[in-house]
Amino acid sequence: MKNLIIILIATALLLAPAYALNEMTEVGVYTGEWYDNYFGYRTDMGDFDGDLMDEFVISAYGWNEQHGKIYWYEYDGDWPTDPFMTVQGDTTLTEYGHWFSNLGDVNNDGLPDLGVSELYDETYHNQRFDVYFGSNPMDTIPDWDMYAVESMMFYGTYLDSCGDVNGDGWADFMMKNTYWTDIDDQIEIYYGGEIMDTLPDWTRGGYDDRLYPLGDINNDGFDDILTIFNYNYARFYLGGSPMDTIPDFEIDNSVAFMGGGGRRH
Ligand SMILES: [Ca+2]
Ligand SMILES: [Ca+2]
Ligand SMILES: [Ca+2]
Ligand SMILES: [Ca+2]
Repeated sequence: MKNLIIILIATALLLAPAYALNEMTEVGVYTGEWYDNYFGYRTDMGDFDGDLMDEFVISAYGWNEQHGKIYWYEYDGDWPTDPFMTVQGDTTLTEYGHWFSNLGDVNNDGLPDLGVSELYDETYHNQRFDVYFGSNPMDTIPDWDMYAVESMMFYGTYLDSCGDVNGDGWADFMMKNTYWTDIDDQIEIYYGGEIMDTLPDWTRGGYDDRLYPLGDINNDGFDDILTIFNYNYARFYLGGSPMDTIPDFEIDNSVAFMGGGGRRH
């Protein structure tokens, strides 16, 4: 059974000798409901209710024959032992919450929003992607959703905020999808906005494994992203309006890129 250990990093500045010591303290242990739930496969956090303390979210995509389930925990000064709310997939094998992410504030109301995808559907076109807008209190009803198109094999195998890549003041998000009919996987960016639509605003084919927000690395007012192929080939895309699909620079055969840039929430 996979345990998820939440750790708190406390930094103590030592005056003599003149170096800093990072002390890591275990503050809680969180355990899935059953051994094959894959509890903790994905985690994320954010202050979704605006009380200045982050909630943290843990998914278990294997829960109940791959229905999938996500658990929301509210930190209120103490580390909680039980979730304050859970959301689960509708049917078997959908793997709801296989990947989810704090998308940043896609509806520009001051609170971050959480996106959750159903990875798989036996009909290959009916997977749903939900967005829960931050609110106080939070509730379990998705506020915006879209559905996969025909021939979708895996919906949202990777998903993250990408900051504001088109510089319009609304946070945008990116996801990776796998289609039966395409040679390449697709990386798609959806622009946030007052009225969000379900058509991708930026698409690029490729088998890049990981997508990372970088913030605005060239300080031009548009946030930028990094994609990584096979853990050792990095492509950097600078944001813009419009944002083109040609990498602005690439690093090949480098040391393994397992990290990424800072989160843009
Ligand atoms: Ca909060
Ligand atoms: Ca929001
Ligand atoms: Ca934007
Ligand atoms: Ca930029």
